[in-house]
Amino acid sequence: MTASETRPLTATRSFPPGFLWGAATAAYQIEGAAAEDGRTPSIWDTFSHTPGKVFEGHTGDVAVDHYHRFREDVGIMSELGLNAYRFSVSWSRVQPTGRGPAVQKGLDFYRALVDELLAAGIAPALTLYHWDLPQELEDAGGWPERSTAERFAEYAGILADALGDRVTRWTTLNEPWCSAFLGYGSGVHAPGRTDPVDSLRAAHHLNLGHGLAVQALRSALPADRQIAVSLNLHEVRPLTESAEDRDAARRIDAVGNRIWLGPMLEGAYPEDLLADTAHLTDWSFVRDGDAAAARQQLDLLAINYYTPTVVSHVPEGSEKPQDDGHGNSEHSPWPGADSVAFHRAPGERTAMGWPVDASALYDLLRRVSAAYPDLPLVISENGAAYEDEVAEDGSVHDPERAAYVHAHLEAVHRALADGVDVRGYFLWSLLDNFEWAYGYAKRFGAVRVDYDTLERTPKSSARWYARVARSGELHVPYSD
Ligand code: IFM
Repeated sequence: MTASETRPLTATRSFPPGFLWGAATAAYQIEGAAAEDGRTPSIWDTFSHTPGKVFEGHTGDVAVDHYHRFREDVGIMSELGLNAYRFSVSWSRVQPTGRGPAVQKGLDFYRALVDELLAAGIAPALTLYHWDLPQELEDAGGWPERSTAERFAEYAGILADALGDRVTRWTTLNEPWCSAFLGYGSGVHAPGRTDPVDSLRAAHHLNLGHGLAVQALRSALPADRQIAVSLNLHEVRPLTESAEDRDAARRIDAVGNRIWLGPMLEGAYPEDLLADTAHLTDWSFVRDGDAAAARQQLDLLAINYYTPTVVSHVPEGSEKPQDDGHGNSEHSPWPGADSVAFHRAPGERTAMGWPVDASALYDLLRRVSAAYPDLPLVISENGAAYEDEVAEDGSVHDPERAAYVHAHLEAVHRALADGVDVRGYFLWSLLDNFEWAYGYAKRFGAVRVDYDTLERTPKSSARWYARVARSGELHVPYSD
C-alpha cells in the first residue's frame, strides 16, 4: 500500500513551500500583433490563413491582443496570487526569417513582459518554441531537415543573451509530439503535411534541436538557470489485458513517449521503436552522435497532461472506432502503429471530448519518477475547455473547470505524498485563446476573454484557483 492510499478522504492537502502556482499560455495563441514591429509569418499564420484548416477561418492575427495588453494580463495574474507564469516566445517576432540577427523590438517586448512579471513577484518561465516555426524555415524544409535544429540552437542563444540575466526557468520545446506528428503526420496542425517519414524525421530533428539548444543555453546562461523540456507524455492504457492490446500500448508508448525520453534522457532511440517503423524508414537521417547530443543534463522534466490514451489492437484492414480520441484518422499521427485503434473511455468529458481521468496523471507521475528518480517534475500544462455560460452581469460560473483542476491537483498531491518530486503546477490556460485548429471555439481560460471587446473577466474557477495558490492548500473533497 502506498502512503497516499491511507489518507483521509476529507482533509486539507498542503503543498510544499516554494511550490510553483502558475498559469500557462503560448505566443501564437494570445499575442496577436501578427505583422507588427518586424514580425513576419510563422507556419501558424500561413496555416490559419489557408481556407479549411482552422475552424471558421479563425487566425491569430489579433488573438487576445496580449502584445498590447500584457500589463493588464500581468495585473490579473498578480490579483490571482500566481507566483509563476509560463509563456512562449514567438521566434518570428525575434528572428523573423529564422536566421541572422535579432529584431530589437521583438526582444524589447519580451524584456518588458519579463520585467513586469518580476516587478509583480511572478517568476517567468520561458518556452522557446511552442509550434510557431518561422515560415522561411518551413520553406527551407522545416523540422524534417537537420538545418532547422541548427537554426533553433542559434535562436536559443539569442534569447539566452537577451534575457538570461532575468529569466531563471527555460524550456526548449513544448510538446514536440504535436509539432512532429500533428504537423507532419496527420496534418491537422501547421504546416499541414501528411508524410509519416517526414514526421519521424521531424521528431528526430526536434530531439536534436532540443539538445543543441540546451548546449547553447548552458553556454550563455548563468550557472543557476534551470532548463527543461515540456512533453505531452501519454498515459497509455490497453483496452483489455490481452497480449495484443498490451502490445498496442507498447507501440504507442514508444512513438508517443519513449521517442523523446529515449534520446533526451538516455541518449538512444528505443530498439522497439526502430523495429516498429522499419517498414517506413531505416532512420539513416540519425547521424552518429545525434542521440548523444540530444541527451543533455536537464534540471526539470515538464509534463503536459489532459487525458489518458486508451488503445487496442486491430487486425489489419478492419474498421477502427469512429469516436477515436486522437488517432484513427485517414492520415495517422502515429507512424508504425496502423494496427492500433484509439478509444475514449466512458464517463465525463470536457468540451474537447476528452475523458476526465485524474488517476492517469497520478499513474504517469509515478511511472516517470520511477524511471528517472533524480529528475524533478513540474506540470507545465493541465486544464480543460468547457462551454462557458456568461451571466447577464458578465460573470462566468464554471465549477466543472475548477472541479477538473481540483481532481488533478489532488492527483499531484497524492504523487507528492508518495515521494514524487513535483515542483509546480501551471494551469492551461490563463486566458481564453486561439485553440489551434479549433480556433476560438474552445475556451480553456481561467479568465474569460470577450472576443469582440477583448475585455478580460476572471471566471469563478480563477477565483477558486487563486484561493488554492495563495494558501498552498487544497480542501478535499471539492466544493464550489
Ligand atoms: O492549447 C494547447 C496548448 O497549446 C498545448 N497543449 C494542449 C493545449 C490544449 O489543447
